[in-house]
Amino acid sequence: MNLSTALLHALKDHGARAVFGLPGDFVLPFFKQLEDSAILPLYTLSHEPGVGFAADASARFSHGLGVAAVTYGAGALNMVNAVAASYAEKVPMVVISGAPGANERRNGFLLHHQTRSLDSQMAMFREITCDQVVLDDPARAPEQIARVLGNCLAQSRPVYIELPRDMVAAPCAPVPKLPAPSWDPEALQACVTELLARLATAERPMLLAGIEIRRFGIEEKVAKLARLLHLPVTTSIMGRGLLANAEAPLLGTYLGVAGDPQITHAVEGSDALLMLGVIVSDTNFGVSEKTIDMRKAILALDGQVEMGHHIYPNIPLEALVDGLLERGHSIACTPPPCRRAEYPYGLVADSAPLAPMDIARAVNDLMKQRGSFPIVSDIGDCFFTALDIEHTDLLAPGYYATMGYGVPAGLGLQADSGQRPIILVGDGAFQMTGWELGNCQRYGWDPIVIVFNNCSWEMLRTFQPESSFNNLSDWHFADMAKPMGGEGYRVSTRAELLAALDHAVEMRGRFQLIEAMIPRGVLSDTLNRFVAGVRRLQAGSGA
Ligand code: TPP
Repeated sequence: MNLSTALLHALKDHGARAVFGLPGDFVLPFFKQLEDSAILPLYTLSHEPGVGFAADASARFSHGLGVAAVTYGAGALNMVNAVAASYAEKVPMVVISGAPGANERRNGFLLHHQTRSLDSQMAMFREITCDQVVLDDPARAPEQIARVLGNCLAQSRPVYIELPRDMVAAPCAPVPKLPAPSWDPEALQACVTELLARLATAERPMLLAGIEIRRFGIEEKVAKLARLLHLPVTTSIMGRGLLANAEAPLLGTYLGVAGDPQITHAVEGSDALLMLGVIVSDTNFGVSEKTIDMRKAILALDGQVEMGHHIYPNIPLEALVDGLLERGHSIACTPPPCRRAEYPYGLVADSAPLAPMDIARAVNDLMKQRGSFPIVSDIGDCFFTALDIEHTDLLAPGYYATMGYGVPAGLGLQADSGQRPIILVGDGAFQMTGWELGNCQRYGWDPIVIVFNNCSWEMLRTFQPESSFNNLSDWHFADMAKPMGGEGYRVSTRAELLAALDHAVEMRGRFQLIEAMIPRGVLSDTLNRFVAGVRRLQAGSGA
């Protein structure tokens, strides 16, 4: 075994199923090892942001480990935004970067792709990864790789592995798998006792599910807990899509001012809001008209539990849920006066011009007839439209909110899981990374891509309507699909949208691109509510 194969076996043992990459000279020898060993399949894409987003999606979808392999400098630094997104949204992704070898470090020249010093790249990645290592000593490598991968999974954050190119084939022992971090059982029991007591004395307890429950693979357990405690459940915006396949008493998604008023009222009015794995971000909570009283909330996140003024450190989320399942009992609470969220169905096939809600309706109708598809969304009105699609798996950078995620993430999802996604993306975001679709033909991927083409950065226009720089040209994306190995349809009416979607679903083996022409200024209902709510909040705060 050499250092590369030891690393690849370790990645596989820790849950990786694929490597996404783009080579360069500093990483070519590692790519050769990757291809020759066939320990993990390698999928190359066209631009490093796409590589990062695809690896992120493969980890998000199936709570495995995402892996992105790139070259030093120009490659790795091109991926900073994608890795930052994974860091912010707690995605366990391994960045493997090639690097100069020991002799090159000593030769006195500035090396190509170098920025300030040869270690500048590592310093930059230190800010957006939870652990880092340079594998320059094959004797220590097994224990270092084990530590870094262990932290990646335990903290559910990206890590950085730098592999000097002269180390790639160095003999190396296999990588051990470290035991999961331990916790103090007495502290856990004290935490469970206090938490159950708080829920039992509350009048309106409620469970808010966040993305950590997917990252740590405990959706089934959380659903069981909700049933056991008789707690109504909502998800945060970022947690949208969670529990889609679990049997939980799910009311819908908490969207503050932009959402179903009954759900908003129930969450904001809860006197014991149990937040499991919820990132306390502005997208999750900033759109609240009535600030949630965090002193009454219980927050389990980042391996600790906060209740009022008590903090229990070192309580992993799964251990907490297991503890609650062991000792929990039905809590006689008054259920909040709300029904499950309802989604729009029944698109009429007429010649009316398209609106984003028509796309939600068409996808809902499709899923009713054909079963569910995972949805991958970019940032823009397509994301708000996705919130009107029935509860199914949804991947989207809902908090970090980077554009360019949708298409490459959809490819990562299909590569990793074999499932066919529906990708929702605005024309602005498609201009960034839509071209990655050209790689589908090499791998047989066939996502259905719906481009919301309003020839505009429309979300920005909603906040600053007077600016003409938000106007984009009409790129005619559908015409570009064929030379890229796919099929494209440009649709402007509801009847055309339905026909194109029906056709796209039937066609397997090549990507299907539906370019939905939407007039500027026509928004989804959720974005309309969001914008109106934000304006109200700003007016209220005098901003
Ligand atoms: N650059 C990145 C990488 N991410 C961002 N979120 C932004 C810039 C700022 N931004 C947020 S929404 C938006 C921009 C530029 C416009 C999105 O346009 P489009 O994809 O066409 O979707 P639409 O708003 O029209 O629905």
